[in-house]
Amino acid sequence: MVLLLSGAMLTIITIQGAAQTEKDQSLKEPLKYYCGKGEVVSLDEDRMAAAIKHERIEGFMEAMTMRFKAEDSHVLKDISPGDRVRFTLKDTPSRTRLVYIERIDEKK
Ligand SMILES: [Cu+2]
Repeated sequence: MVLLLSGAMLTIITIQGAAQTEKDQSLKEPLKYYCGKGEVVSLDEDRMAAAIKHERIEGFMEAMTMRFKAEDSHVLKDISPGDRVRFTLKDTPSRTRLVYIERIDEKK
């Protein structure tokens, strides 16, 4: 009887787990990636964000200087203020994150 009950509990937990996954997937936000170019103005001390003077980003925003948060601590590790860069943004309705950035040598 104890074993039977345990089995029933396990089944319930498993079903709830599946329902939770489906719910999470239905909450997934639309995702877009944008590429831009610009110059790094400054970096946060923890390298989790950078202010970038960026050119117009087609379909996303006009030229401006703004701060972008990094997706994780690796993204900005090889970048310095003053670097001319090319970067990729991951954008959802709730957040925009730098997912890739590299230094480029071309002149403006
Ligand atoms: Cu901007």
